[in-house]
Amino acid sequence: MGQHGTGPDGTRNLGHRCIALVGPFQSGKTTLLEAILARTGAIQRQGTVDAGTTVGDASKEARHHKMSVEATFATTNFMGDSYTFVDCPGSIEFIQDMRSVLPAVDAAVVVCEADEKKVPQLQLILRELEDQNIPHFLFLNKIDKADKRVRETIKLLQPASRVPLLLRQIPIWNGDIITGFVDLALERAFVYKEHAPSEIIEIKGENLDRKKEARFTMLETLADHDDQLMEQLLEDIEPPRDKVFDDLAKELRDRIVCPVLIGVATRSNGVLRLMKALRHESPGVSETAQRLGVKAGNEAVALVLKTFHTTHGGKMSVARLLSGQAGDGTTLASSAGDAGRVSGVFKLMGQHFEKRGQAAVGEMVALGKLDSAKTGDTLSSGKQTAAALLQARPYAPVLAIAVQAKERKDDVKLGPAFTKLTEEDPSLSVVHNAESHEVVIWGQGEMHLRVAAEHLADRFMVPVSTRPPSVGYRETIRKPVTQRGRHKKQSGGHGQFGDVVLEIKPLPRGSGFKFEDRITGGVVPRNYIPAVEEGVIDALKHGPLGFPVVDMSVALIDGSYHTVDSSDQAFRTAGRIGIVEGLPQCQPVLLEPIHLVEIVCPSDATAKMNAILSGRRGQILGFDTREGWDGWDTVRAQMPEAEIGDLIIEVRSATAGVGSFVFKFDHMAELTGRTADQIIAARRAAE
Ligand SMILES: Nc1nc2c(ncn2[C@@H]2O[C@H](COP(=O)(O)OP(=O)(O)O)[C@@H](O)[C@H]2O)c(=O)[nH]1
Ligand SMILES: [Mg+2]
Repeated sequence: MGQHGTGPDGTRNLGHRCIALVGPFQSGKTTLLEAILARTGAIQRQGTVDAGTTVGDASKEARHHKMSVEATFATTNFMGDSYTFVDCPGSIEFIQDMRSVLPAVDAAVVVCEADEKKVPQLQLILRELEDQNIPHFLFLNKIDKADKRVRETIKLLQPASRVPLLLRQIPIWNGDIITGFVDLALERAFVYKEHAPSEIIEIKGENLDRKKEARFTMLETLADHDDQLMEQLLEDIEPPRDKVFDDLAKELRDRIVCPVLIGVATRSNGVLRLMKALRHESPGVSETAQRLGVKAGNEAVALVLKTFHTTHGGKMSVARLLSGQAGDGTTLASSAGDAGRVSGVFKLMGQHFEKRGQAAVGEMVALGKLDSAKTGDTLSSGKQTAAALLQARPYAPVLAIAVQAKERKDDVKLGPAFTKLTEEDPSLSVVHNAESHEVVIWGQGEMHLRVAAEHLADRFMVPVSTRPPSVGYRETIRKPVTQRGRHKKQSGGHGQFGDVVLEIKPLPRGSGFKFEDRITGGVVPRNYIPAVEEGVIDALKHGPLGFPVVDMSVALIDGSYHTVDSSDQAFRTAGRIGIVEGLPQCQPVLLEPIHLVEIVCPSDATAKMNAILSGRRGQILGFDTREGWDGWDTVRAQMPEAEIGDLIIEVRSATAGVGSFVFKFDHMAELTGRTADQIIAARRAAE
């Protein structure tokens, strides 16, 4: 069987296929996967999301939260070919999994429903597919609940897509209920059967007229990129069925249309037609390899799209073979040059990894124990390492939590656990804050971080406690003072003596700290001056309000010493005393970090964003349409770090989950009044 041969029944034989199931939260992706697996015989009975019996969402966290929190994989066979489906979570917080999976698949099925509120989410997902050049179908699900004509639904959804949505099936209505569909390319009508293949019926009466009209619309859209078809339409010539199917396949693969199929995942209606469309029209691995710039050959080239650290089987790298083959013992090197030997090849079925033989080109499998492989890596068995394929840069993080091992004895396990956590999910990052001694995990939202903490406990055996990270407050002074710092101790024989006079002065915002030596006549000997500076710097770590002191200068202007009792140590102490006694007289004031925040949101939420920003002490700088995003705005503001802490929670809830922001530090600003008093009091209480 060649990669590009023609099968016995005349269909294109493209070998093993990989398909991503994507789409807004709750649109029915996990249910559709279940229906596909049941319909193709991979499982006996179709489970349900509500009963928690599906192959997807099988992880403890997914069951617990009743939503998909990471990609799940399942391989099945259909008409002699294998298909691996990837059920990608729909929530924006877990979108990284989808973004890492997409490069490796041949096509995506976007599961959606006729819900206006979900259009921005749909747009977000379609944008990823468009940007990564992935051919995609739309599966309009839940049409058992449809309350409007499908054409109106298409109109509703069209703004989310940059390419025309091409309706290929229309429902057959019986009163208010949809009982079947007409396939516009096949020109056949079917009645739905629950959990059984639909049955062909004759198209007649009103359905015949609706079919003609809808088919003409479909052909017109196809003809926009096919002059011959356009001519046929203008001359009223009926195009041959094969030509229509060829055009459908070509325009899908050229990504100039997005074909729309309809169905009911819970009853597995429309699922067989979807499978057939995938079989006939989706590209195969050779086209996908070409899209990624991988040359066909005998050398194995595999793209890692997901990493699992399993409790029993160790590390598993889910990979798609874009060329060659890989089996137990195959040595694979990453583009960074780290090589590893495959120890076990596994078939993917939800949470189960089943040992199997060598993987062939096109297959998606888990490869065991590739210690240095990371999500997004391209692995190769060749002498030359493959160039890294395009790697979707993770979204900028929007929320952070500080974590701590619940038990001290687990402290040593935290580091390795973080490594595994961020290897599994590159949209998480871990930052050690040296100043506050906190370990902070940054991520994409509340649920994302909650699940990360759960993974630390369940997968990596480090139960953690979490709390909001501390804000980077500082303090400064508003008044100069000249202060003496004198350290004198007489204890038996050898005493200690250091004496300095410090001129303490405020500096403009952003200047940091400056130390100046203005000693004349050697009243403080040269060799002690660095010690004075050390003592001063040490004292500035903790000012009178409890925070590091910045934007000030200290000049050493006078002092005295003792030939026997003076030492570095004594002058360090003297310097510290000068600061500790001097600063409270300088009108200390709190400084808080202010960031530049840029929120993106659907335009109908812009007014709400303005209100949220003002309510959080934000200074709105302006707003604009979001470049390249129809129907979206960008709002820019300056905002205190303390208020950005949980900003994302409010932004998401005001935008049906799709709003987001990026931020970067701008400046420090004085903070006085009640808010400042509360912060200072809280700091004192914590000490
Ligand atoms: N009425 C109806 N409900 C559906 C259909 N498909 C899925 N659902 C329900 O929609 C909810 C979300 O489905 P799920 O598969 O978890 O969506 P996902 O978040 O996209 O994976 C569940 O309660 C399903 O039972 C459908 O075709 N018709
Ligand atoms: Mg799901």
